[in-house]
Amino acid sequence: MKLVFAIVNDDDGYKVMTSLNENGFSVTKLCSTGGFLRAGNTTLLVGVDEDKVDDVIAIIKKRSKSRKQITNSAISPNGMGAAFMPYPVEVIVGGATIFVLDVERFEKV
Ligand code: 2BA
Repeated sequence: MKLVFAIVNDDDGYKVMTSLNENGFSVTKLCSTGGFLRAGNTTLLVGVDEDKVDDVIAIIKKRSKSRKQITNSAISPNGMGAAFMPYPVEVIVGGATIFVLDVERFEKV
């Protein structure tokens, strides 16, 4: 068995979860926060047999969009690190960041 961790945009979380459920996969949704943007995102956990992992990833891929987001970074105008000014940085977020882990043991009791 495998555990798929998928980090998706909050706006896509519901669609991805619904589509996974409609295709027979059980899902747990966690509210998470990205360390770089410090903005909310959604982490989905899906436990599946190994031969279904690609199906799960295909559904996540189909339902997650990538987006441009602007964040503020900081720069030292004199290059000496003395005074920092925020400046906007554009980053592309997602569609989805996916990790697939081995599950040593799975039980429902
Ligand atoms: P955040 O950490 O908020 O990152 C949002 C986006 O900012 C990233 O999109 C990437 O485009 C950019 N970014 C992140 N760290 C950066 C850095 N040190 N320098 C420049 N740009 C940076 P994604 O790569 O699509 O990641 C979306 C979210 O997925 C991340 O939100 C984070 O919550 C998670 N994530 C991505 N890679 C991860 C990893 N290796 N381990 C754990 N979580 C990860």
